[in-house]
Amino acid sequence: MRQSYDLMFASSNKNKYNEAKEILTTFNIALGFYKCELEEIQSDSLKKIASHKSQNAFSKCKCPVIIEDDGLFIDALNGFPGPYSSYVFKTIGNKGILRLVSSDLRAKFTSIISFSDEKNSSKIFEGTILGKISQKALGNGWGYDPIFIPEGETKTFAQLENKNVLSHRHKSLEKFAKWFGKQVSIDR
Ligand code: ITT
Repeated sequence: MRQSYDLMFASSNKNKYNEAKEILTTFNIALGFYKCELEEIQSDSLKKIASHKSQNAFSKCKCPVIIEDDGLFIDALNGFPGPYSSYVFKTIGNKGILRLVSSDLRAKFTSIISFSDEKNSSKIFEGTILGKISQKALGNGWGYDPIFIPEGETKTFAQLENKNVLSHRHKSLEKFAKWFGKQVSIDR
């Protein structure tokens, strides 16, 4: 690992890294990118998937690392796609999701951050934002951003300029940053 980083973010998704980096910079944590495909176990628990993913990431990069596993949970679909969000995005995409929902648009986005290093097999931090699915895709964001409207807003994540201060990712990373800051001061 390059000395200029406090830890790495392992993922195949550069968009997730870019946002995580911007968020952790506000907590004075320098995040490097370890681009790779991670093993994802089949489970209905994001936490179990995330825990396995960060242990797999540590076995590859052999340095302190976080991974993130996200899920979009739609109330009217009993929480679908949830842990299958990545697969569902690749197969039916936002158009497919919009066809599946009609009157009840309530949804939530959850981010699980899992940290692994030589001392911690995996340490989990969770962040959730409530919201709803938009009637149509709006804005040019990545992933589900054009169809997710956070609670209290009228615009989608893709249209909002302050996504990174209110997102599910900000909530999980804020918890991680507070914990990580204490570990660093104990180690010194
Ligand atoms: P890695 O597992 O390699 O990190 P991934 O893109 O497969 O990357 P996830 O399984 O965590 O990541 O994400 C599930 C899906 O949710 C995937 O399609 C993402 O593009 C999407 N997603 C995650 N966070 C998002 C966000 O903030 N805005 C929009 N879409 C998001």
